[in-house]
Amino acid sequence: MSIFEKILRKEIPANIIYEDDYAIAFPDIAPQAPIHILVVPKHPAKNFSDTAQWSPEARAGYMQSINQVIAQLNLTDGYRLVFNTGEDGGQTVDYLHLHILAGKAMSWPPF
Ligand code: DGP
Repeated sequence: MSIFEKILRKEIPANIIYEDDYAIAFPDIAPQAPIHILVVPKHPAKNFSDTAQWSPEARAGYMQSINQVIAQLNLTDGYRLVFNTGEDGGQTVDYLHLHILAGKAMSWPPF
């Protein structure tokens, strides 16, 4: 089982800043920006591609959770959303998670 499933089950601790029926959100343990939050869905998926199999309700619910976390963070100067997916995408934890990065001006491209 992945570390994020263990956090979802409250088997290992995280500073959960948001939770609803569809997702939890907590700070990344290795922040890459002043604000770096992960949004982890309760509906299981290994990565973003798996969400193609989700019901419309599961998808809408996760999207709404993301919107709520962003609203709670009050990111008036903008932010970046990242789904690292698979090996080339740099995914290291094998359970779907969205990175919300904010608090500084970011560069592009990201490599
Ligand atoms: P990714 O490379 O997209 O799979 O990002 C995984 C992120 O998860 C990485 O930025 C570090 C973070 N992370 C790994 N283990 C833990 C943990 O136990 N707690 C928290 N809060 N974050 C973790």
